[in-house]
Amino acid sequence: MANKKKVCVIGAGPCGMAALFNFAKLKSDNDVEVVCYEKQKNWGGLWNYTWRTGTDGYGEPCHAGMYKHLWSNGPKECLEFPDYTFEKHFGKAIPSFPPRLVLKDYLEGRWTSNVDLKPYIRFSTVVRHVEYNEMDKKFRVETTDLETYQSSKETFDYVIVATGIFNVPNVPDFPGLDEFEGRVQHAHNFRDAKEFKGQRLLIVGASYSAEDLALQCLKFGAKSVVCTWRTKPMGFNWPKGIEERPLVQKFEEKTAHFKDGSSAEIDAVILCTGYKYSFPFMDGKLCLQSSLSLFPDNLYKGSVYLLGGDNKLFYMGIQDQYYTFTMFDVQALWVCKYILGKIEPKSPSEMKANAHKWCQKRSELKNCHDDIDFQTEFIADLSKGVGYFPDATKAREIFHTWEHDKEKNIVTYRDQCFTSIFTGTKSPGHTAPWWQAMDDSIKAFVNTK
Ligand code: FAD
Ligand code: NA7
Repeated sequence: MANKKKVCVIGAGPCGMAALFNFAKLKSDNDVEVVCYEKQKNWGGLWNYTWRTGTDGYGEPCHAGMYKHLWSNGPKECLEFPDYTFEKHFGKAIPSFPPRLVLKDYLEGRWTSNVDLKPYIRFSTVVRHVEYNEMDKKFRVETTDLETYQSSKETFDYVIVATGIFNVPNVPDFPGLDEFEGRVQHAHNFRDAKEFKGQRLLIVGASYSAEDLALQCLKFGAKSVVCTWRTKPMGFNWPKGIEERPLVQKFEEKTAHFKDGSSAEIDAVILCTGYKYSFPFMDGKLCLQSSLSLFPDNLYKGSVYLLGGDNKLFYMGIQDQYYTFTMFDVQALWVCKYILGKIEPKSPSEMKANAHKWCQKRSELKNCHDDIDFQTEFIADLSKGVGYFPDATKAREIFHTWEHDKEKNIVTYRDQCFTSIFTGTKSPGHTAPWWQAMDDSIKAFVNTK
């Protein structure tokens, strides 16, 4: 019998769990042994809400920038698993934009439906270092058990990095911010919008976090919000209380001065300035270098790393995300089948040329609608090889409509109802519009009109 392949998965968030789920379905006990290291006590990645900021209970950097009142910012119909629908999980159709607890519950339902994935995972174990030995063509993975502080080394044939891309904040500085007389924090440390009740906020950034935190804070009682942009404003039809201004230039006591010469008195600053790709545990040339991108360089099929590890190192969930859970799932299926030898291997030059072609396409994207089409094509390309998604174009249409809904009214886009691609059921409306829905428990959300 051929030697068993040993696979290391780093991270038990939605991506790592997708890898474990697909391995559990596909492998036989004789062909592969899979070990997943997860530094938190539980699975779920950044869907694990915690009050903590800075360091976690083990003194390690806090992973998740999840906040208490987060509701999905994309329609659930675009992240629904073909084999495990929301209707199946909740026993009924539910609205299209669920709060975080509903999404986490749904994910956990899939991870426990007819599979037992916990035995694969070594919880509370952080990966400190991964290197590749050119002599025996294997990876050495060094870990620390955070309960006992025991370190160990293990050898693997394959490594899948699934540690997420939104956990190390990008924190720019601005003149006068040190002396600013109010609270300053990055979105990664934002937990509860109620803390800003009655305050005048300045939000730096013009992307998803800026958009959602501005709306949340106003919804929960902030007095006013100024969003300040560097390249271009978000340009939504904002409700009274939110406005946009060109980039803040300096702070003096409680005054923020903007590029257009205007100024505003503010009480607190939230930097919604994005995240940095960070894989400090990856040795030298194994470490993927990229900034946020729909298709980072040097990855065949967006997954196989081409600059080290002899095509046995994979990065998952490394793409900027319109699609999430289904993209991770098809990527996981592809990677599992590749490792199990069920996908025809390509030569290094073919893989390089293919990756280059995608990066070239990526460089031609002009707006969010192009981005959606591009990511749909990426998913369709992976699906083709493994027979996953029956019709990716249906999710694409939902995403285009969602973008138009946001343009029309940024406050009401979450009140729209979409139709499940897999069950054909149109989602019901929530009992209250999102702007007035203050209870984000599962019970309140599932109890529909
Ligand atoms: P993560 O969820 O980040 O999981 C990575 C895992 O790796 C974590 O469990 C972490 O503890 C572990 N890990 C990291 N380093 C190590 C190490 N060295 N050793 C061992 N373990 C390690 N997506 C949506 O679909 N809908 C939304 O509404 C939505 N909202 C979001 C809101 C915020 C604030 C952010 C930041 C992202 C949001 N996303 C949303 C996107 C999110 O990226 C995905 O939903 C998903 O969580 C990504 O899964 P992942 O497994 O790649 O990464
Ligand atoms: P993004 O999407 O990476 O956006 C970061 C924003 O921060 C973007 O508008 C940037 O402006 C802005 N930025 C970055 N650096 C600076 C500086 N130095 N000065 C001013 N503005 C800056 O991150 P998000 O957190 O919004 O979203 C990431 C994920 O988290 C997403 O999936 C969400 O669902 C949650 P730019 O446009 O580049 O000029």
